[in-house]
Amino acid sequence: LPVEHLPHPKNDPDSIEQDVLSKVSYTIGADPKALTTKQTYRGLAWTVRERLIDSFNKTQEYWKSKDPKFVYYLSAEFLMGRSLTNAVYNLGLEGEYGEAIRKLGYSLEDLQDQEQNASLGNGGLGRLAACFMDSIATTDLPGWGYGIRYKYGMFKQGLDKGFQSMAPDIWLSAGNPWEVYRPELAYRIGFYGEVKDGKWIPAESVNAVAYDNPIPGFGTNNVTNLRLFESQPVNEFNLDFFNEGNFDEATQEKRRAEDISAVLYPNDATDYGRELRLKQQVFFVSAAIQDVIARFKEQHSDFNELPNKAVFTMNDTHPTIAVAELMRLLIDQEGLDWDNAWAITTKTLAFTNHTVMPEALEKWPVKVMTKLLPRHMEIISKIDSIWKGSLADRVKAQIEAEPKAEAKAAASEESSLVPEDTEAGEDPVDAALAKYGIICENPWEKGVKLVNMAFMAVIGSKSTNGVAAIHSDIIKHTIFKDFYEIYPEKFQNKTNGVTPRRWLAYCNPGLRELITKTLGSNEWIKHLEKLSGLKQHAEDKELQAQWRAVKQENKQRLAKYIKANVGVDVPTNAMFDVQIKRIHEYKRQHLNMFSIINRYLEIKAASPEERKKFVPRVCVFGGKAASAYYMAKKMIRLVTAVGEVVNNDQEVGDLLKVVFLPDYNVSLAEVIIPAAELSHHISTAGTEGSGTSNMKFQMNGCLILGTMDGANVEIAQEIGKENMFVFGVDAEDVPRLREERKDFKDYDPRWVKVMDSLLAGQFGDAEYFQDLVDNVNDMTKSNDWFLLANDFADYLRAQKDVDELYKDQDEWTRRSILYTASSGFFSSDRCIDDYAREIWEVEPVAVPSS
Ligand code: 26Q
Repeated sequence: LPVEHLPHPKNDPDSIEQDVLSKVSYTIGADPKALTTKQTYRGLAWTVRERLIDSFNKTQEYWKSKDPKFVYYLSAEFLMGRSLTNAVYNLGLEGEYGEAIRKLGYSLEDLQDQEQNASLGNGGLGRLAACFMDSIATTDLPGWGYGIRYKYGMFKQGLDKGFQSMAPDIWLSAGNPWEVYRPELAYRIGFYGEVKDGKWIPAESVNAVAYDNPIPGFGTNNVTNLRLFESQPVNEFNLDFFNEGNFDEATQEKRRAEDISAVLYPNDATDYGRELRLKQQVFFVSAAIQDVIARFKEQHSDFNELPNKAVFTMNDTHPTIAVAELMRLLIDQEGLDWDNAWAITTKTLAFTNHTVMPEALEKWPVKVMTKLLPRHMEIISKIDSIWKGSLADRVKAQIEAEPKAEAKAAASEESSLVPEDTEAGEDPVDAALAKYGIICENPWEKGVKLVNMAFMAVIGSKSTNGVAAIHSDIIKHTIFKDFYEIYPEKFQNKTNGVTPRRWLAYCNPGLRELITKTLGSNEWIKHLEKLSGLKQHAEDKELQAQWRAVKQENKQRLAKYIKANVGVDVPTNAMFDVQIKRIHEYKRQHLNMFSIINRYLEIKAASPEERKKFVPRVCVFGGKAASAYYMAKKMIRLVTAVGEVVNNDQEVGDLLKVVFLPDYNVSLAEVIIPAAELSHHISTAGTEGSGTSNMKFQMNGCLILGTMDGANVEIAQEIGKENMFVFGVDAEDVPRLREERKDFKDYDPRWVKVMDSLLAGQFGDAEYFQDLVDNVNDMTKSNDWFLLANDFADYLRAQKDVDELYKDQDEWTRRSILYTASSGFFSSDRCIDDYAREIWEVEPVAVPSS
């Protein structure tokens, strides 16, 4: 083909305007004389798409010619949000597009709101994957993401009389200009059936068909790829059944196939034993590995080269079936022997753990696996028995090496493989195998065997990492204790990061311009450590005034959103106090609420004179509750119930407002975070892996009220602990405090008043809140597992510190500037660079300008 005649898009404003008109007419099929805003957005997006694809093609071609080692990010979730603004800015075309859009009578802001969010994730883990894609592209790493193109993403949340309501997220209804369909790229994925003479004959098969989502880097020509798979039937429908008039039977295969990539599981902790969930996992993992192997074979013939050309990162336990799938493909399809395949597998996979909560570590019933994936189960059994053999040898050697008398004492020490809780008479080898086997017995159901996916991932990969320093330390001594003793060199930390493009430069244009003006350049957007240059200006009164003006503008933008969406007028001279994240008991939104109730009671009890001393606050909550999570739903209702009372109390007036903003998602976060002055990161110490919104708030100069948990610990180090509002017990004290039961009468009197007010029905239906209260306040029914009562007094003390500081606006603003100035470490560029050098061993390959 005469490819030299291929027309490349031109980037001057006139050409862009022409392109938009052409797209709205011929791609969207709209009348350019009577365009709606939505049609204009769609036409515009298609012009951006062409420019992305142009650079995408050049990048992929260049990489192919260089044949570097690639990282493949395997994740069941990618929470991308909107793409328009990000793409225009990352391509460096904001000026040209701005002008073209103006000529059409719009602004980029008008049009960006027309885009549906791509909410293909639950929360932190999914958004982390999205930030990583941005940083992989920006730092020029050869790296792709692999996941599922869910037809329906995270559910839409509404409020119905103050209770959470849910509706499906039909995000593809207006088409998706950000993806490129590749019908020619389809991989066969098998399920069920049997293994005959070592060969698996699946009873059901589907096609995994690729959609490529180009990911532009910032300040580079590189555009990388997020490849998402859709599940399609091998046969569209059965004509014989159709002709018999049996339409249900005729289309059954199609429906079963399409179910696999239909819905994102909207649960960020558990959904065990669900066969469809396991199908989703093996579906995208198998497609991804087959795809990589196919490309590898185009250029190589020796599989021992694979670890030098590819590394897969498994984002939590969700893709860990990759261990068995890569083994299966190497042995069954490529003819390698077991030892060779194992050596390659354990050099090619890496594993990231995001939580220590036992309920979130996937364990699949052997029965389910054997039925769905018989060949994988054979492989897993063999890995397990080899592992158990080596574990038994080590335990035996350890026992022999230690004199009998000391054996028991040694058993409680960290250096022993013999479980601490070995029961009398129990064989120590059996005890170790029961505790650390990949295949183990379900402790809640005798005789039911489970596959511990996290253990398989640790054994089957070259590295295991946690997502913040404290978290990586905890996993070494708790959930993966004995693995750490056997393979200490496998364990690493990689403290999370977030992309400063989306989470500062693009969501907070006012602050972007002010920072660039103060630093004299915008290099900080790509080299976030340069923000430290702001430190020397933190005391500059003029900068402080401008800094406050930006915050004020952002607060007004949020106030407008609140009024429009929940109908509450909020005073913009009040402190904007925010807690936005998934609703979980361990994240303790109810602790925040109890302190708000306490504030309300104090305002009510105060004289008109005393009331003047209160610092006015607007308390904003947002977050979704998993549908089966009973307590989380009650926590949402607690926010709205208290809001109904407080917001309508004339005596309280503008001193306190409490709002719950429904349908918290990426684009709502982009409005809330720049407007926040105080944010809550108050998980019980030792429970939050890292947290990533804490970093986003910090970047935007929002002060943090937090516990010594997750990445808060490192944020405190960067900004100086005295500049953060820290409270609560330390992680190492948590197990002891959970054992100690306090008497009700020992509680802080303010706590007792708050509990009483709820049980007296001051905020409506007392009966409804009874078990929420019991869970933290009745030691006969629970032991306050997340230590709310325990941390309450110290929390109120920290809240008082917050109020006092807010009265000194200059000092508050100095700290705000300091927060932003100290946030460089939390760029996902830094995080990705650490992964690239210390785990993936992948090097940047930048596409030259042509
Ligand atoms: C498991 C089994 C079945 C169905 C669903 C799941 C499931 C789905 C999503 C389990 C967990 C998740 C998501 C977890 C998550 O978002 N973890 C968060 O990861 C962030 C990025 O590392 C951390 O900052 C947070 O601390 C951590 O909670």
